[in-house]
Amino acid sequence: MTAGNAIKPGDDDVLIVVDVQNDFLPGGALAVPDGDAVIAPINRLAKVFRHVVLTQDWHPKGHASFASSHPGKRPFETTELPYGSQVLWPDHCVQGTQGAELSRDLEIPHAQLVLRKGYNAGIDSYSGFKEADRQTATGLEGYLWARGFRRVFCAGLALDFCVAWTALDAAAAGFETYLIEDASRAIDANGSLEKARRDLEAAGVHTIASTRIAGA
Ligand code: VGL
Ligand code: ZN
Repeated sequence: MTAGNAIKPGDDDVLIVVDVQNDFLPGGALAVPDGDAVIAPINRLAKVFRHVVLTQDWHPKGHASFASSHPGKRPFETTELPYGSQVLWPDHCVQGTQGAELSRDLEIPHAQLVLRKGYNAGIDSYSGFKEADRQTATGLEGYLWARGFRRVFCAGLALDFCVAWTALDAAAAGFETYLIEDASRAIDANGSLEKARRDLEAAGVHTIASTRIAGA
């Protein structure tokens, strides 16, 4: 069913599916509550977008965002890194591991790009566009402009971290940006979901239900 003023994805629209990887799904190292609930709506959405990009969190062993790299620290505490405050996580999405693989339940054979991020040992990257130092670019912005896209639709895991940061950076880059809520789930650690909602609203990111997308 489609609510009023449906959005019909066209050639200048791209769906970015964020971090739907085993470690963020039930049983994974950093399982997002109800994370597997995103897969069905994402598969439906992907069928109506001609252009789909996937992101993949992709950390080297001993990454600076892992609590295990900071003696005495535990997951979900924070520490100060050269670029600022960093939430510390359980080891997750280590390059080449099964936990880092994209879910096999995704049905998006036509995805055009898999963008890996978080591969610099000392810098996290929630966003698909810019690392946590807020300076190092992944190249995604240039890619999307070069492809001629105008609107960016984001969904995936986790709503309050990688999906929100990706959407915020898409908006900052000048794309008309949508976050598809029912195709995303949050970690919600220490007020992160409420903060993300505030930031998204302030940035003019449109938060929508997948029922707004024609055919999804
Ligand atoms: C993510 C925490 C650490 C995410 C990635 O995909 O939202 N969250 N790394
Ligand atoms: Zn990560």
